[in-house]
Amino acid sequence: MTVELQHYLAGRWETGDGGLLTSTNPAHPSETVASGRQAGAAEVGHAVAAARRAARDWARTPAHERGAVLLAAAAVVEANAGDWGLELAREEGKTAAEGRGEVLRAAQILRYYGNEPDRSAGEIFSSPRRGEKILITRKPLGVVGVITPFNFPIAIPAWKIAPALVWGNTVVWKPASAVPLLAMRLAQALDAAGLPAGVLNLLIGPGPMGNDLVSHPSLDGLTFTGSTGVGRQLAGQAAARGVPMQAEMGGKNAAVVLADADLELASEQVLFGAFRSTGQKCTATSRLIVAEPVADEFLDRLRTRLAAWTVGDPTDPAVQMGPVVSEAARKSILAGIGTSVQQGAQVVAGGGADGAGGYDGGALAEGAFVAPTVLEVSGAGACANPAWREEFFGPVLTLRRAADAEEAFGLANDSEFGLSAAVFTRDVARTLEAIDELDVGILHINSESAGADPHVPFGGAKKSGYGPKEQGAAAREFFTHTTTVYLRGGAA
Ligand code: UN1
Repeated sequence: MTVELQHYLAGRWETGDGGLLTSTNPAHPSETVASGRQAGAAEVGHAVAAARRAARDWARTPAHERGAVLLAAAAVVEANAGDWGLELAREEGKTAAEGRGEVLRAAQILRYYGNEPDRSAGEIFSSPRRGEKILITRKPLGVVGVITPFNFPIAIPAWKIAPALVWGNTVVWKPASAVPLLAMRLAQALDAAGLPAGVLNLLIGPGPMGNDLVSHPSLDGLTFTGSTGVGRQLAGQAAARGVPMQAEMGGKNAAVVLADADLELASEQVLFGAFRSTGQKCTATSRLIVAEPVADEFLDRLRTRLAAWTVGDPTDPAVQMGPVVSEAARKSILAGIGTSVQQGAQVVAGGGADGAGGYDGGALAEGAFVAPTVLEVSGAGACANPAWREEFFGPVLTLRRAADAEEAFGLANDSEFGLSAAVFTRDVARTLEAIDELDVGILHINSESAGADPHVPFGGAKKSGYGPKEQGAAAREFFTHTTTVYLRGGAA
């Protein structure tokens, strides 16, 4: 069944006045999931104006009332987890189980921020002067632009929109055009929960609409998750206009398996980190560094686990890995594998029917399927190989062998990105070294490189992030500004 695509503007569901947009099922590209007219250029202005009109009342609404809307929306999202999880699988390509998990995660995030008003809203300092206190209060930025990627079509929007709203901002949201249905679902939940008109505006439109949004003179902040190229471009525009921006961009996350690691655990977690959601997470494991003495045994275990995985239609409960999001993504990932192999990478596991990530013939040839693939790079060209350097954003894991922990940590840091890493070891001294040495925003010891809880900061080091981090108390830093109040009694 095809859903009619609609925009949520000033509290109303409307048809856009731009060109036709269709989202399709990447497992069966002839199947349409949602279809309708995109937002036109003028609608960005309408949405920002609606958000501006709603801003003052919303900022004055007691925080607990704002939170109550998020809590009510969490209940709606949770009640629909099964259906929306299935829609997510059809629109994005992750398995229905992962889709349902993501929808439940969105509910958990809405609930976390729904309870934010019960947490501290500022600070109080002593004053060096008699009869005075110094307070730091928090105020919303105003109208915030939210630009979200295809790969977590409901959880990432929830973790940006929920803190924006609870801290009293109003929002204009542009989701990735590959996943408009899931965006509509989140907006429907907030609408059903009683969000006042104009507080959230959803515009489904093409990429360049993000530029229109950031260059709108009335925008007070922008939060973005997506590719490094787009993020840097938007950051340039935001900086030129003095608009605060928060950007979560690429990753080339390493899993380091040291010689003393529990290889059973490590091989399971590396499999999950690299191939769940078809590797389409900015936190996915895409580099694997294994201590030489255990490398062959580790690879054997990984191959055995991979062999037990079924690739196919993500709505089939027997399937562990679905397609990538689109044919264009499939082509680009296969081209990346091809160039890497030409430059000396070896296919050591997986690789599909043609040994290089593709599927020849059969049901899988019809959809945007890429086989889970493990490449190995070694020798002089290893550091320059695209499979080692570039984010493919698909199910491709690149192995290097390291003599010892020191070399392994050095290799893990050999990237312009620094989002997350995983280290597998039972040695406390090595763990402490990893915590000190690895240049990443998120470090997992003995668990996969992906995954994030809503109450702690999320974001990367180096080129992975720009501006304040997301989630937990870090979200408050971005979505508010402070007023420092020198407070004295009125008497002389
Ligand atoms: C996760 O690791 O579960 O775009 C979340 C991304 C990240 C979110 C990762 N911003 O993949």
